[in-house]
Amino acid sequence: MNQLWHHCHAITMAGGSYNVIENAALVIGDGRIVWIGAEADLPDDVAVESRRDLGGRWLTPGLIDCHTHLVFGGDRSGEFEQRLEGVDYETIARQGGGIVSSVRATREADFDTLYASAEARAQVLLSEGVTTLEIKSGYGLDLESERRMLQVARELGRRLPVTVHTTCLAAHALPPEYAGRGDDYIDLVCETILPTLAAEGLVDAVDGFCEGIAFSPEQIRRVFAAARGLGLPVKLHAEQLSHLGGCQLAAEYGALSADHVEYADVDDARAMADSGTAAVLLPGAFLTLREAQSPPIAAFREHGVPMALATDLNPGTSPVMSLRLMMNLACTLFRLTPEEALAGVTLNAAKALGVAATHGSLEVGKVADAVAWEIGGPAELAYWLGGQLPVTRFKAGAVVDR
Ligand code: DI6
Ligand code: FE
Repeated sequence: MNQLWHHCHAITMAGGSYNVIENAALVIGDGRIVWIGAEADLPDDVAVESRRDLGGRWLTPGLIDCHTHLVFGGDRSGEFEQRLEGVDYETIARQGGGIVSSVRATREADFDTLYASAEARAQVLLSEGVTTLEIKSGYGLDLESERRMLQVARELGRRLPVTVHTTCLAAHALPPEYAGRGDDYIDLVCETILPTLAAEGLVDAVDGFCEGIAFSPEQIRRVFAAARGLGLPVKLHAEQLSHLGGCQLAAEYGALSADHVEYADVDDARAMADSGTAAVLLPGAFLTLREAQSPPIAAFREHGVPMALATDLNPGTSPVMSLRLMMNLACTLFRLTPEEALAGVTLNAAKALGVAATHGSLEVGKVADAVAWEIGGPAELAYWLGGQLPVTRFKAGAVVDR
């Protein structure tokens, strides 16, 4: 049942570098890569049942958007206007806007309404090469609404040609009915929401928002302990607006990733390197909030912290529907190289989801999730400031569009 893909240039991303194989061929069997190399070196004895001519295109691993909040009700364009008039994000949040206004709209939306709007957003991401997607809850903040969000996320993975990883972000914000009772809400998260939704098979990982406008490190520690008790990996929105120690806490719990990390420092980078925690950079939120402090890229490089990149697609701080645009912004705003940007949406994004053993690069044994691009070379993927490049996407060896 092997198929041969040939007449392409493979940007393998093995080890996180381009590792280009010009005039490449791949043998795909059972949805996995069985052989990859220069077409001229293809062994004679490989049995191949079908051949696909990729027409000289460049082949990359399928793109992975490892941090999204793409299931939500309503929109927040009104707050966008407020911010343009000079009101800042924290002030809006303290006035009952921000995350809590999306919570109201999400609680009011039924499954089908949530599904329809989320599917439309997911389709846009897929159309530019995404084959794996992480989706967080966190706009429900009660058992039923958090469940509905995660059910929508799971359904997206069933109906669309994309692998969906779900993350329970019940510790995203304090719901209005718990005003002044943050610890009680954390009790609800740890004792009811997480164990129930985990038992229902809806949770692949647990996340939290460690920030002055959200939860303290002590409260997040309790959430992490509960996750550990359930055998679930953790990740954290950390040091986005201030330095509270979230990265150190994430590292202590062996988190898959610490995300945003604008205010992280060298010690945080060292701790994350030691624990194998990826840094997920979110330039869309950085740009939208007009932040001034960039993440410590040099420290991440120096200590070998894998840097992933994601859209953070959410209605408040990152209304972003293009992962390739994030590659461009990461280069322009954070001074990543185009090669680092591509690693950020392939191998390092796979690390941030704990799936690097099977995804994120074109290597023997890995799942044949790939994208064929009509480009002149790898840097073009980060070069265009938005816009659509024609793509052919493959999921586990099968063409899913074009
Ligand atoms: N940080 C973010 O950027 C998003 N969540 C978070 O913890 C913002 C979510 C929102 O404003 O709706
Ligand atoms: Fe986020």
